[in-house]
Amino acid sequence: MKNDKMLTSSKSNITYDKKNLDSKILLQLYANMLKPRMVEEKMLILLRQGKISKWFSGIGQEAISVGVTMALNKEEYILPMHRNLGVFTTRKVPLNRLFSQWQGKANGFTKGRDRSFHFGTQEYNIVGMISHLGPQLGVADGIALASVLKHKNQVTAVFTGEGGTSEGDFHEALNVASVWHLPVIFCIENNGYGLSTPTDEQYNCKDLADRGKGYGMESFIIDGNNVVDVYSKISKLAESIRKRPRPILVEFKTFRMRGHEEASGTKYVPEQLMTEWAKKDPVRNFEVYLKEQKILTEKEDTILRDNILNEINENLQLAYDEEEITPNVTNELNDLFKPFNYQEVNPSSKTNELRFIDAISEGLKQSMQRHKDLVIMGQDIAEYGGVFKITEGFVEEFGNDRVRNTPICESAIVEAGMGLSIAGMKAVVEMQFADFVSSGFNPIVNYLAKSYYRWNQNADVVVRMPCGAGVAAGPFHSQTNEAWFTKTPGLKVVYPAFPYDAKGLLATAINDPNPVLYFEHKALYRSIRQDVPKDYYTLPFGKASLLKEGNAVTIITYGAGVHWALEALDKNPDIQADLLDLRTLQPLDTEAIFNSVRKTGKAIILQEDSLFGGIASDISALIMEECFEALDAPVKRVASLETPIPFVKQLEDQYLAKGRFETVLKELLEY
Ligand SMILES: Cc1ncc(C[n+]2csc(CCOP(=O)(O)OP(=O)(O)O)c2C)c(N)n1
Ligand SMILES: [Mg+2]
Repeated sequence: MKNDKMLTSSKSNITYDKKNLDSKILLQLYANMLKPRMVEEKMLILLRQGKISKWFSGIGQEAISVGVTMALNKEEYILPMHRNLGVFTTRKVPLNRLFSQWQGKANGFTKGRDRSFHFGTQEYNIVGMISHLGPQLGVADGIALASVLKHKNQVTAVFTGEGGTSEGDFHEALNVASVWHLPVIFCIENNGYGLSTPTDEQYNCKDLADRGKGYGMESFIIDGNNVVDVYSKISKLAESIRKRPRPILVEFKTFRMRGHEEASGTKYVPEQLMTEWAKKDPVRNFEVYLKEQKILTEKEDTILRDNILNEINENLQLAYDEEEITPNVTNELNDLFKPFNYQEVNPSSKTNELRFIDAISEGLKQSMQRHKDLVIMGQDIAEYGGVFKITEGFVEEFGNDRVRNTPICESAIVEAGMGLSIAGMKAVVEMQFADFVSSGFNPIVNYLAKSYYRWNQNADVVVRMPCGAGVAAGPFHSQTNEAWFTKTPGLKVVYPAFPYDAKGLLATAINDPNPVLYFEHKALYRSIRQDVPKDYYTLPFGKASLLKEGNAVTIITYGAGVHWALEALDKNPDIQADLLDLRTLQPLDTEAIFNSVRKTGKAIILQEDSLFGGIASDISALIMEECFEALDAPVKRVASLETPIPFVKQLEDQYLAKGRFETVLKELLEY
């Protein structure tokens, strides 16, 4: 390599202070840096031959991956980025599996479903990045939280580039870690560029380590090219954090010696910078130092290199010999969700009349009693009991460890939920209002939804969504945004309309190891009452309930729509309708829909959200495709206006589908 050759003198350009580190450790540090360097050199050749798709080089940054990984115990989680091959090789992930991963083969970690370093492995306690960079910082918080709650005295290390520190996730994750005293080492690899953007266009403080102060966090600057410094300083910090949990911010100064990825080149990087940093090559300098100190002989070095080269070639051959993946639709669909063996727990005969809100609260409380590893997180949910008082009294029963007030940072909290799940716990995240989920949207649709499909890691997270209009609360406290999620494969969406369903479906949502969006309509909270079994019980997903039976028309709806439809039918007792309450939208009970429509020949779908792109459209399409011959009229959709939800009552009434439903229903009956 050009940069490898730059250091020709027999004197190291980096000053190492090995203190009391013995030769064995020093040699291990060296061998562990040499391996990713040599793997990369091979990858660059393969890239040129078109044998791998993309390569993000960590050449010149190996000391950071290796030093940090060696400083941690192997049970401690590391969350690396795209330039941290050294984390994987130091944890001894078999090279053939890495090669298979990069070639998109089945023996990789994602069965050809994601590329490069976008994977994790529980076997090696590594949690890889998603492309969006920042989200894993909050995931590290969740893993660290689990280690605190389980008294494990473990550290979690998470990486970001300096570019990634500009993302909101970075700020949210550091803040949460600091407020919650989580044992996370936040490692910034400041390599001078984020793609083509130099640091002075990325941030406007002297050192990124300075940011630590603002979060009330100790921070350090470490020479990222000096492996002895990285290893000994991180070892010391990790030891201290294990004893006294707290986050630490470390800025590693280093340099990206190659392009952002190989295809993008380095034309925008001044040549002089390249030359200067080449002199500080972490591998070559350490080699020279070890030889200078007589810790490593030329012969030993040659043997080491030969061994690594053989290992690379043998493992590469294994990966080449592996067959290409044969696409199979069933395999793909089967890997969307972690298998969930639904356990029916029957309701007891003793009941209480409960409001919708009380049923949710009781269901949540009983799940907290059953699942000792369940943690609830949300704004103002602890002593204050949440803005709707659903968690009132929970702190007294379950304590602040499990009922956690959060700062206002939806992304980091969803990410922390993911982290808890990675560490084997369960999480319920309360959105204060469903509208605010947009601030936590990215981790839900990109992390939680895709994780099991990508690398078999489920997201055992329920997001509670107090939603809906009819309470004159305006555009940002009234939305019912289920359509954002029903269209994202990998998420389950639950939307009860009655206290009985709300309680039983929440229990199932929490039992299910997959991510569930649980919508609870605010207008129903205090207006709908029902006899609800006192004890814990579950209800299955994917089963609509047939609330009324009739031969003239099928009404399909959910949430507040169910009550609007009931009202219309009460007013018009002569209308003979099947009324289907969907209860869950993902999975969707298509059987119940088709059976009813085949009987009645007419279908009307009522949806509170505005029309375009909502689930009513998909249900309509499904009916057309599956029941066309049974239809006596076009399928009708009734939804709210194609505008945001207005505040003032008369405007809100005009906006809502409720006011139009009865008319359209009658028109359909007369068709
Ligand atoms: C949310 C998001 N925006 C943009 C990108 C495109 N992108 C990928 S890596 C990268 C640069 C990252 O820079 P830095 O964090 O400094 O890491 P480095 O590549 O230097 O290691 C960019 C812009 C992305 N992956 N995700
Ligand atoms: Mg960078």
